Amino acid sequence: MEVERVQAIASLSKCMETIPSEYIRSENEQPAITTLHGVVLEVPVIDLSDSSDEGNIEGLICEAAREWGIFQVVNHGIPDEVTSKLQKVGKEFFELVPQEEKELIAKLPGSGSIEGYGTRLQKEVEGKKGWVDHLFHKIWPPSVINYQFWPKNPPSYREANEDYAKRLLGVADKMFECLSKGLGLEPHEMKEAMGDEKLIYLMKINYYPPCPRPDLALGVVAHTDMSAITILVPNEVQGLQVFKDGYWYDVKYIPNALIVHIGDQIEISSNGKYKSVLHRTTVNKEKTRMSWPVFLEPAPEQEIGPIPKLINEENPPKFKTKKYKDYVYCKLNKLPQ
Ligand SMILES: O=C(O)CCC(=O)C(=O)O
Repeated sequence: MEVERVQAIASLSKCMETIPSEYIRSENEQPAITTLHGVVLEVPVIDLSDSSDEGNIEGLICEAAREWGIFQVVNHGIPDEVTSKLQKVGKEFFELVPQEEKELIAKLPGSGSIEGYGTRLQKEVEGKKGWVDHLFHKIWPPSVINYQFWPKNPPSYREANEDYAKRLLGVADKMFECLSKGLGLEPHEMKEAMGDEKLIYLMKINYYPPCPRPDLALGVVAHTDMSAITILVPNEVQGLQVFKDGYWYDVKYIPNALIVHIGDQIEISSNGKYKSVLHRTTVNKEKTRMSWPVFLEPAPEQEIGPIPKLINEENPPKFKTKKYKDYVYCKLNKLPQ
């Protein structure tokens, strides 16, 4: 079955004023109508370099996770060259590699695997589509990596992704430790609840080509992440929006910052103390937006539920305990959890 790539539709639509109807969102989703304009949301920006003030960093991270479910971190210890290389090789894969070669690592329909190059992920209401192509592949731990889904071109793709993965581990551990301590737990307990070293780091590249009608289309539709935490590198084109207090706001682009999303599994394990964030993406008329989220996901068999120490008579469990794979099945099929 041939899948129509958004990149191909975008290059055909370049000189047009319209887009195919399946990309036109309903009025309650259209960004032109539903965005609070003129306000760029300053989600908390946390400087991780201040080692003299660990307690304060921890406090800021936990407050952001409680109030917003999203924050940006700067001076996170991943050198700019490492993220620039990650971005360069990803951009080259989408823009310089011939389409036939990209299709060689396409997701196989019906395979049940999320990995590979692809276009449409979720079953959307009314058959609507997002203005975005993507590539998914696991980057950590080494035992779960399927290199057949990693581009062979550009040749430095593998090295750039492996370097980034190794650097990301430290940032992820720091996030888990802070979130754990913020609940009065031992530093290791939150990561342990997620399966510890069995956590899977799933890389996604989103490729949002220019769109003639950015007022009508969306890139990624509104959702919360199923993961524990998502750590995202964006390019410089604005596009991420967050839903807060009844409105959609643009999230400010900060060079070299990492954007941290609290996902559903942290909300569940914290028994609702931390919030997973509702977000979506818009697209741009002239420019290509790209982003590199890494979803930190429990292994499929990992059971996740409110951490027992957080539960007592005054705080009964607000969520069921279930295997991650069952949670994913219900969410993707829009079934009650
Ligand atoms: O591109 C972004 O900034 C967000 C992407 C996203 O939410 C997703 O891929 O699930």
